[in-house]
Amino acid sequence: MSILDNRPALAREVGQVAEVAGYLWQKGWAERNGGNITVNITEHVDDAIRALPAISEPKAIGATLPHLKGCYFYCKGTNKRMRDLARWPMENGSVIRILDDCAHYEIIADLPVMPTSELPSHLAVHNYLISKGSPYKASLHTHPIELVAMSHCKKYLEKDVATRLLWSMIPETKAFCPRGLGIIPYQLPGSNILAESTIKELGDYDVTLWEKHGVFAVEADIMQAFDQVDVLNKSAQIYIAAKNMGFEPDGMTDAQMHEMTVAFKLPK
Ligand code: 2HA
Ligand code: ZN
Repeated sequence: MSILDNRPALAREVGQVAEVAGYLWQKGWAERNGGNITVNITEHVDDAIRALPAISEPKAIGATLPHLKGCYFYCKGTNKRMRDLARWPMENGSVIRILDDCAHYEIIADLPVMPTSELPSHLAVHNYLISKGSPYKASLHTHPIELVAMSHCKKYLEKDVATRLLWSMIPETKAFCPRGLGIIPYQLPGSNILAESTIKELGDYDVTLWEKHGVFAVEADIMQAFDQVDVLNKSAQIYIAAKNMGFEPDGMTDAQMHEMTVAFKLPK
């Protein structure tokens, strides 16, 4: 018995997480237990799910997140591998319920798999998204090789320098990532300050680059969050390929960028 049985919409949502987890592994972005995914699945929750008993003790989130009252999340499990989650999503992740005090959660299905070590930052981000009335339900943290490599160089960490460079590598990048790439200076993984600085940048960006660590992206669903990171990292690969051929790529000109921004009705 699984919570996904006879719930096609919920099964599709979790199936999409499994599909993305497979891509993360294939791309080399998810070594060992690297990366994490959470999805707000509250819209798929019915009375039978609400009545499910807890299969764990109540656990402290570490913060009070008032907008998460009554919310349910699918979460990757701590220390679980993306490549395993790709095949067995309900053995390498679990569904949690936020308790009415908005400061504790409990696991309800399918197995008592403890959620990701980054749960406090993921939940703080979901709390922020709901408070803004955002339609975004999915958050993704992963270690894309070329973007992380770029984050080791100070000049790419200046505001919007990497964004402009990546947009100029191929027209689609700005079209599909119109809000660009926010930069978060290095902070300890799992720390509150990392969560807080990420939330601050998510006001202006859908994808943020954690210096010398990875990216954190939010979107309506997990496939779109993956797409945004994939498009940005593809541009980074083109840039690096040109550098490896021994030249600095010209990039699209300002006039070409402007023409495209107008034609695709993108924000400036
Ligand atoms: O969950 O990537 O930053 C493993 C990580 C933490
Ligand atoms: Zn990480």
